[in-house]
Amino acid sequence: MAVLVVATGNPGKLKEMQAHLVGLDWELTLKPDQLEVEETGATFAENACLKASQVAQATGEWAIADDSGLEVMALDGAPGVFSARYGKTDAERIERLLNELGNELNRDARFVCVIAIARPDGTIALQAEGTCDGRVLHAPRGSGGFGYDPIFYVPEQQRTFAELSPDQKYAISHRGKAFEALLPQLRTL
Ligand code: ITT
Repeated sequence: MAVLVVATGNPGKLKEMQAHLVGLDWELTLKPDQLEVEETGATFAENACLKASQVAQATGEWAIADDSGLEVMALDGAPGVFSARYGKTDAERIERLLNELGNELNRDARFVCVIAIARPDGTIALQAEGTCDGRVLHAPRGSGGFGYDPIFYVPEQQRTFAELSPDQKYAISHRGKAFEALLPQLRTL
């Protein structure tokens, strides 16, 4: 069974990635803690490929990386690729975003996720993207998930991501959709 290194340092994301990869013919291992990749790309796709490629080369194994974030329309797509760098903690990031949005009426937003898989030599074997549309609430709601989940409201569900069960979130999230597109290809590798 080939090894697949999950190239993330974000525990919330890791949990979701592992759940999506259950039952596949890959032995999942974690990225070594000290191995950090600088996200110098301008797009989610560039950063996902950078992370997968550098972790694959450093470990000599196949690697999978996720680059994701929240794009808020009234903020011209911010925080976007800077979602993780918007503050030091999830609470600070949420507070900053709510402050910047203020009483803006247009609260439309979308989560974007790009997943990339690199071969042991660092070349990219697969890439897939998923998005999920929603709205930014004025205050957090719910305690599940991670990151911006408590302020991301999905009208079809009448709930925030943080109010959904893990299975409900996987079924509709940006990450769930990216994995849905990726898994058939991953099975053929
Ligand atoms: P790695 O690069 O180590 O994977 P990271 O947290 O730095 O971890 P990103 O650069 O891809 O990852 O930043 C993604 C940020 O976007 C993440 O820190 C969250 O704040 C947010 N985010 C992504 N997916 C999310 C989700 O499903 N729910 C809530 N917030 C999410």
